[in-house]
Amino acid sequence: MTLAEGILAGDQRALARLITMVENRPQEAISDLQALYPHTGKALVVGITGPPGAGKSTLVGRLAKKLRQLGKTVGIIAVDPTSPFTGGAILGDRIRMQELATDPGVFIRSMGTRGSLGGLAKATHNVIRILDAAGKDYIFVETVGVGQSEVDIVKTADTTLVVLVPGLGDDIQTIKAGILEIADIFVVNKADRQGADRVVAELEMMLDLSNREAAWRPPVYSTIATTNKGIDAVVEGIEGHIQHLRQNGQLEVRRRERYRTEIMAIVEEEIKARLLDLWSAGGLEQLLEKVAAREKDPFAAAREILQPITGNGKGGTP
Ligand SMILES: Nc1nc2c(ncn2[C@@H]2O[C@H](COP(=O)(O)OP(=O)(O)OP(=O)(O)O)[C@@H](O)[C@H]2O)c(=O)[nH]1
Ligand SMILES: [Mg+2]
Repeated sequence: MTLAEGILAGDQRALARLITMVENRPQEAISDLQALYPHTGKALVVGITGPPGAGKSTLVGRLAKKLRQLGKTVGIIAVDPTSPFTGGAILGDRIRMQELATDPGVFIRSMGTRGSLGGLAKATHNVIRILDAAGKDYIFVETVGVGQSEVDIVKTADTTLVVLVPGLGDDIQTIKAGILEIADIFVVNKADRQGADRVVAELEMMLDLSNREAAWRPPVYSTIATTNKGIDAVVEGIEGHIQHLRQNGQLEVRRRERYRTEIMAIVEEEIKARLLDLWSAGGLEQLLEKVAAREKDPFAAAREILQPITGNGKGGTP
């Protein structure tokens, strides 16, 4: 039985093994990912991002628990671009949700960088696919921070929650413009701390002033994740946003945009790999000689290499 078949049959070990393969030897995972693809597209992907220690994991644990009560299955991926660690155990501790770890309806996994950040984003994307094929209704992707790499990871989500807390110093000023743009929902966690109301008010004011897509104004919720306060409203907010995306066709539009990005990335990667093969196999030495001897210019040489793709040797459409 292949790993893909095992996963479709509900085998948790096959699931864990394919995820590990995606992280460590992605090339070997391709055929299983291909076999799983027709079974994907049903899960709703929720991205959670925000500053370190904001309570993202605690919040995800609470949201997952609520969704389990509603009969939904949940996958949780915690991505930490600053950590080389990967696996289940670390997150098991960090997520502070021991009951969830033993619930077969919940699959928890943490991922570190290992190689490049780009590699991490891609691996995360493929892990989402695997959990989707495995039948998880909701998949949460937690990322630390507010940088570009997190934004890239979060872009794979249907709905993005940005978690903030009181006492971030300059509060709202610390939110980068990119984060404001990607937020579909704001959660001000640690509402038991002083200043939470002010963060909510500042966010609302910022939303009043912003000229983002008028069709959806990100709601702002305040929560105390540690005591489960405000969690139900956030779950409703997530469902509300998904419903909004469905109603105006945006869910499909967003996903198509992602397929496009993904296909382009794969093409780029394959071309690069083949080109490197060509160079190292010595297949381009003659061309190189001609360029060196001024018999051919680099543009013409590049077009010649690309000819099998472009067809006419002049670039543009075949
Ligand atoms: N007072 C208070 N503490 C909270 C709340 N939510 C979480 N915490 C605490 O904040 C700390 C960090 O919580 P995590 O859930 O690990 O936060 P995180 O954002 O996932 O942290 P990183 O993944 O390390 O960035 C823990 O000690 C939590 O118990 C809250 O609503 N109020
Ligand atoms: Mg965390």
